[in-house]
Amino acid sequence: MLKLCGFAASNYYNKVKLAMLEKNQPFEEVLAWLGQTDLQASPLGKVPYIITDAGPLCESEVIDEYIEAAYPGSPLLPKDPYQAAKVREVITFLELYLELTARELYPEAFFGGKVSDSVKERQRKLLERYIPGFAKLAKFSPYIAGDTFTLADCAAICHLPLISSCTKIIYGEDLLAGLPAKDYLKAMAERPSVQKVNADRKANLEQMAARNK
Ligand SMILES: N[C@@H](CCC(=O)N[C@@H](CS)C(=O)NCC(=O)O)C(=O)O
Repeated sequence: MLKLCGFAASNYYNKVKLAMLEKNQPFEEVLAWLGQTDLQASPLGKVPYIITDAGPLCESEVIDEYIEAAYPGSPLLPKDPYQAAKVREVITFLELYLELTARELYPEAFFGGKVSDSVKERQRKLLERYIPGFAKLAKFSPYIAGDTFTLADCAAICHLPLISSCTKIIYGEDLLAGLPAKDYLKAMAERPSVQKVNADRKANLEQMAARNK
């Protein structure tokens, strides 16, 4: 059986978990905190990674694409190559421009650290450029890439709340407020898969807090 390794507070871990749940693909979760990961499977020590019968695999997007190709049931990418590329385009924008830019702020927003004013200013300028670009591609109609639930939703459901709350904490305003992200996330939260991911995330955050005491 596929093993999903990492911890359920991680947005990238949950993106893969959501794809597996949506595809009804059986998998086993293996708890690996940062610093306890298998460096053969994930050379940079990042989560998630998976263990398949063929071997290990890391990087959430690579993993999602593998699952999609290996288990074609309940597809999460359109058959049409152009439409599939449009879904991947949304994911790339969301991760490369929004999530990774906001991530520079996470140490202060979520982990009790400090981020310098110059970094805050630099990241804000980038986000103010990237978010309108993302808004042009994202559809929210009702799914992030159009009328079908896709891998882009697996990513958006896990990344958008973090970007919102991080910018709220650091800048005192939600830089995603101009997008219909709240309504979208509320609608997505009705899916049993999302409810499971959210419940497990909460429990894992508590476990993490207890470990850090
Ligand atoms: N590009 C990676 C990002 C994964 C990632 O950054 N995971 C975080 C947890 S949410 C992590 O492992 N951070 C530890 C580190 O970067 O050393 C992916 O898509 O899997």
